[in-house]
Amino acid sequence: MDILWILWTIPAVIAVEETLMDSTTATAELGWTVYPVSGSSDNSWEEVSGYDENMNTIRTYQVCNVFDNNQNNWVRTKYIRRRGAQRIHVEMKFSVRDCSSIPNVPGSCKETFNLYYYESDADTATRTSPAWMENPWTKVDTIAADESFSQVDLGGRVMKINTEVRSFGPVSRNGFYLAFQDYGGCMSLIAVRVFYRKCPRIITNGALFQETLSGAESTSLVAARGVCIANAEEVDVPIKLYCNGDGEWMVPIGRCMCKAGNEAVENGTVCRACPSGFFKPTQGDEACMQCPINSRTTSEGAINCICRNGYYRTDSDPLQMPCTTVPSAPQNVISSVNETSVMLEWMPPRDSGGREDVVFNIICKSCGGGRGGCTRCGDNVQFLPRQLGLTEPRVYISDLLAHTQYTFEVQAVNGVSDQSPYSPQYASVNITTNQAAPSTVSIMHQVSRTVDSITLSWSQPDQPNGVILDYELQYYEKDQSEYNSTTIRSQTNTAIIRGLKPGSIYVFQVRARTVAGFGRYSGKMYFQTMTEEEYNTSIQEKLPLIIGSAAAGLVFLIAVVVIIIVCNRRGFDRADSEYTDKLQHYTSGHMTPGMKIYIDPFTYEDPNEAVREFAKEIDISCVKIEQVIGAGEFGEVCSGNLKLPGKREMFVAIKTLKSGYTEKQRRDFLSEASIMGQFDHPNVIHLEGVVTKSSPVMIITEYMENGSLDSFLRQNDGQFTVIQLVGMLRGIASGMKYLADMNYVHRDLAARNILVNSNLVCKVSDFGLSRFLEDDTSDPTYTSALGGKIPIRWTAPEAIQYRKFTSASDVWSYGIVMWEVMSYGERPYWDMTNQDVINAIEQDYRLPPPMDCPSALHQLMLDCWQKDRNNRPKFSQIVNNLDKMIRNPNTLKAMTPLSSGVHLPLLDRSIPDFSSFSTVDEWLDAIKMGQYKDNFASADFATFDVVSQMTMDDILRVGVTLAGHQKKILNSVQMMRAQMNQIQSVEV
Ligand code: ACK
Repeated sequence: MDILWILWTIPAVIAVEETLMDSTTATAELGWTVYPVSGSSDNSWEEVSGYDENMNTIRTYQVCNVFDNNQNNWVRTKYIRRRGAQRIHVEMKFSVRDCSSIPNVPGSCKETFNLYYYESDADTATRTSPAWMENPWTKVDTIAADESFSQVDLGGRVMKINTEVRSFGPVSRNGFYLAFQDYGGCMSLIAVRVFYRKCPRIITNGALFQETLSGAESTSLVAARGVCIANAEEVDVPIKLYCNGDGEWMVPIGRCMCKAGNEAVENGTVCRACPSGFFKPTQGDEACMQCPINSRTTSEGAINCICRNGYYRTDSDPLQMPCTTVPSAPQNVISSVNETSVMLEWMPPRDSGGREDVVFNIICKSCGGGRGGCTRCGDNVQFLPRQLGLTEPRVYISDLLAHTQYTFEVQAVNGVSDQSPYSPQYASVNITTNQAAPSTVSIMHQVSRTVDSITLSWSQPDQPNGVILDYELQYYEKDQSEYNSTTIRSQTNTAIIRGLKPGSIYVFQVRARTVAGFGRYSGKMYFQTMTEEEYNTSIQEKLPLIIGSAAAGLVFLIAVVVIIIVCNRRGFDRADSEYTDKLQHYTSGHMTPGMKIYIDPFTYEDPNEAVREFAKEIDISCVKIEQVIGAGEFGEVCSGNLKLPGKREMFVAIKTLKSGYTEKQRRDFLSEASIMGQFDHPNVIHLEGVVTKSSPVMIITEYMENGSLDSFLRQNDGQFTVIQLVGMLRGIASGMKYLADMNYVHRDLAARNILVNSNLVCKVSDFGLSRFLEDDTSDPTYTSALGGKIPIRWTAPEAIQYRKFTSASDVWSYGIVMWEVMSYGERPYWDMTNQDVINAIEQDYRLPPPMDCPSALHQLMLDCWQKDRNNRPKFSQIVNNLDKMIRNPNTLKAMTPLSSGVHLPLLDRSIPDFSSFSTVDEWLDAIKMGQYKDNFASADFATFDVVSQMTMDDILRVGVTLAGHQKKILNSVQMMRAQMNQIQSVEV
């Protein structure tokens, strides 16, 4: 592994010299040992007093035997203690007489001397020992003078003092002696200082290094570990310095730095806490910084400064930045209204709060309604460029209601607004929109035609801008001038135009009218009346059918109606007289004017046209099928993903049309999309689009995680609260109200056709018509009847008997769905045959309340099952009724007593009669609680006598933990007890 050694600088510090001996400090004789000792004073070194260059008295050794040959004069210091040093330095001050300046001097004259040392653990030297020779002595060096002296002046000799330093090591004994050997020179040893070197205690790079002795060799490096000073932390480890032979620190490695909240002072030797009002956010060499504006510290050593009250910082604001506050309100909002749009412009706030990220939000409140209150505008109001986060001080608001008062609040917000406990400051402006005519009608289509009439229907304008009072239709023959046009008025978005010429093309335009006047005419649309031949052919085609299927009298008449319905469904030509009650509704005039209506795709000459009009074509490359989740009537149902350009990927359900289909099957399959595509309601399954341009043909809808309601409830038996169940029912009723308002009759409302998403939202689905057709024999739920197949158990009697399918018959089916929901997916009328069901209903028997069903809900079911369809509630009333129950849950507390059934033959079936079973196990199976057989047996609840006495505690004790199951068993036990009592009283 690579280690990055970081070298830092170290301040120049003077090496410490520890003196072991200094001849100049001697106050008395040095008393060193001299060899040889005998003879005249000329013979060897002689201790002489003298003066140094500062005229201090010093003790020196001199020798000057230049005229005698073979000189070998030694002087040895006293014993010098080593004191831990490994390398010894000797500084010598001396003067040497220049040989050439001495007259008649022999050639043996020397200008050098030798330095020796001898190690010893104790001061054991004598006059003779160690012997005066190299080995035992160790020679350090021969010392020569840099300058010798030669002149003599009046005052005496001019001394030239040389200073030489030599060192030796390693030394290891307790001490040593030094010796100076003269071999024929004239010199004076003025001062000798013996010392060793140390690297001093030092603080450098944020770390403290203790005093360290230098190594034994001049080149050796002694490593020393540093310790971070107080309030500093290591940055790079290890923290080291090396002490060299000269007592100098070198090669610094690693370092410490002052912690956050502390700064380096006193040349980096101290880390001091930042004083109050200053902060330092990170570890490092930087100095503490002064708190930015609007912030303060609470103590010394701060790593940041906290904002003063009312001032804030965002997560991304640097700590050095001043704390900021919310902006003041925008200024001078001006508005310019244009019909149902308004342009708002304003000046930026006077105080931006110290920030540059001020943006604007628009709050739109509509204050119409005359009751003084204002409500938030709906989603349909458009804001350009957008409603929130406007960077420019203007916005264009459109699609407002005509002639309505609005208040717009222009809020100024910045990056810290959401930290303030107060709502943003705003400036508001009130405006009133102008009256505006409705926008144009964009879609018109032919519902039917005869030789002299055309029935047209059209969509409501996208922006009605008020209540549509009526529509005006203008038309003229294509070949005639526009000036000859005729106009007619219609209160609904349908009109029958009569008195036309056969086989002629007419030009039609329609416009809507509100109190603000007429909107613009739609584009011109062309429709043609039937020719006489076309009309005759259509009548001839129908005659054999009518005659062939008719029996006589009334039966004949009924059959005509039925055949006409079937013909309609199968795409025969359409003349006015062929229209069912659906068409009569269009023109009956009891719709709200301007209300959108459902258009039966089979009223299109070409049903593919309906698909194009109501369903968006999706490119197959946007669809990713993941897995098959079920089987539909026309092919597999899959789940998958849909990624439309510019939209988020979404999970979808995909119905496919299996290969090998006929053109008719394709049309029937896609008719569901043409129907679904006309709806837009949170409780009606939403169509995303269709794939028709590639194979397989697909219908793509939103994905409903919990699948069909009936199986979902069966899987979660007893798991929901009554309020949750009522919530589901309310959703279904709301979806059905929407469909009924659109004049759509579902004909197959049943729990199996409701889908449930992950939020328990129920949506009405299954708008396919094909299962009613005779040629589909696969599903026994749909029983063949004259003129199509019918789901008997869900269908109102008048629809079974004479095909009177209306929203009121959907209400009957809704009552059955209520019963399915409250019984967690039980089959309506259990295992009764269809004929028994028809008979029972005819004799006024109705389904009893499911177990734990509040009486209010059962009463609502009974209302839906009124024989006279006019007495049944409308879906709007059902929604209101359920809303009331949700608001007042107390109304859901009352339960119908089990024994109070008016219609006992049906009631008895809701909880099976125990007496028809021979064992408790069989009875448990019958109440669908078979999973607890073992629990009952091992707790000795094995006979009806014991079971009939069970209490809730007993049920808990046998191990039934789910609340729904506990209730089911308790109710069945109570029923058993009631039935036992009945039997007893009969016996009595
Ligand atoms: O009860 P399920 O799981 O829910 O089984 C049926 C199956 O496909 C055949 O109709 C399921 N299904 C149909 N439409 C959807 C959808 N939009 N989301 C989720 N599942 C669906 C239905």
